[in-house]
Amino acid sequence: MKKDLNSILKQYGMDTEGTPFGNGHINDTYILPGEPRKILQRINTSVFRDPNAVMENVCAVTAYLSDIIRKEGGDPMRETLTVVPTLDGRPYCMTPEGDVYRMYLFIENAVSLDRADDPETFAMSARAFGKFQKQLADFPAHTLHEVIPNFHNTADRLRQFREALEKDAVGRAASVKPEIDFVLSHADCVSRVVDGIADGSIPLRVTHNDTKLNNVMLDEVTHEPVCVIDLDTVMPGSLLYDVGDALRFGASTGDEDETDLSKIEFDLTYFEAFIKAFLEAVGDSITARERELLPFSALLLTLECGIRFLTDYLNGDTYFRIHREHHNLDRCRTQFKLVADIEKKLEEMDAIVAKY
Ligand code: ADP
Ligand code: GN1
Ligand code: MG
Repeated sequence: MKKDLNSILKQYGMDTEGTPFGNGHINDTYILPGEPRKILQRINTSVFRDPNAVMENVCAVTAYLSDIIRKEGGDPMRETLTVVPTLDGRPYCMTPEGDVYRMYLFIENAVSLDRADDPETFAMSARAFGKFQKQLADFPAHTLHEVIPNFHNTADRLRQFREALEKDAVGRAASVKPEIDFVLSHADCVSRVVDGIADGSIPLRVTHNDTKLNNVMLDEVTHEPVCVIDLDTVMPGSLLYDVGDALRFGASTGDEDETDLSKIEFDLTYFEAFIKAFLEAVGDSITARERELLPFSALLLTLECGIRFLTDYLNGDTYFRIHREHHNLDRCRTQFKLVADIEKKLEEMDAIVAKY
């Protein structure tokens, strides 16, 4: 791996060593020393089949955001990702084996959190993602590649799950009967948002689509939002995807892979803090139907993510990076525990949304 990095770094005119960094499930991330420091990432090409399309999206979006940030008097080098080009001016490079790497400036004096210690900190991520969506409201959506088709099409995720179950490639299906039943008993709600997009009752917007708390950098002292990162999945989508996915991760009382399920609940204080801050950040652009579906979005995206973890478990852990044998199953179980808890709290969540 080190030898590999050396040949990559040569293409950037750099001679240094990378240290593995961060807790992402998809790409291999390294931090590089220097002034300024850099982030080097191997793009996971089994997830992102067309890395050139990914980088075209990332370059277009970051250039657009830079412009807006500059006009607003901000610092584009800190408030959005900056792609560092190779010596010959390309936004990414390749190894002879076909691995694809790209480099970003490291966002200094900022933290990426796996857990918000208080609702106020979680609300900062809502401000960041809300502002991000607002800044991209007029971005020409048709110019973006759909880098992972049907990424948040929950109905299609259910189809992929059924396929994995049918194949049972590694013989795990018999051991996860309760989880399989949980999915099948929730099959009726998976189409609600995709159907709404198809019939025009839910607007298609340019969305981030991977709004985990650790995909936003917060000021290390004040926790004010600094920069939204992990832009690989920026694509046309629904505002509900960004809200639901952020809530699934950030409003849980436990880690995504917690094995003690008694620690996992959906925290309404965090929900309220997020909703209030997100609605303030997006302003009037949200439609009545989107507002109405905010509580449901948390349920849907949590269910979807649980289905994805379970599908990957059935497939033999080929998609998400795992650190222990049943990691994807543990992750799936926290998601389903959250779904069950959200179901009980939907009315209270409606009442909270009505307050803002
Ligand atoms: P993945 O798709 O694997 O989640 P990310 O782009 O989210 O990859 O990067 C993984 C982690 O690396 C992030 O959660 C964050 O902690 C860190 N990171 C990524 N880019 C930067 C950056 N430009 N500055 C500082 N930290 C970064
Ligand atoms: C992945 O890349 P990362 O770790 O930020 C995944 C998300 C999931 C998330 C679950 C491209 O996010 O969709 O919600 O794991 N990203 C991709 O933690 O599949
Ligand atoms: Mg990430």
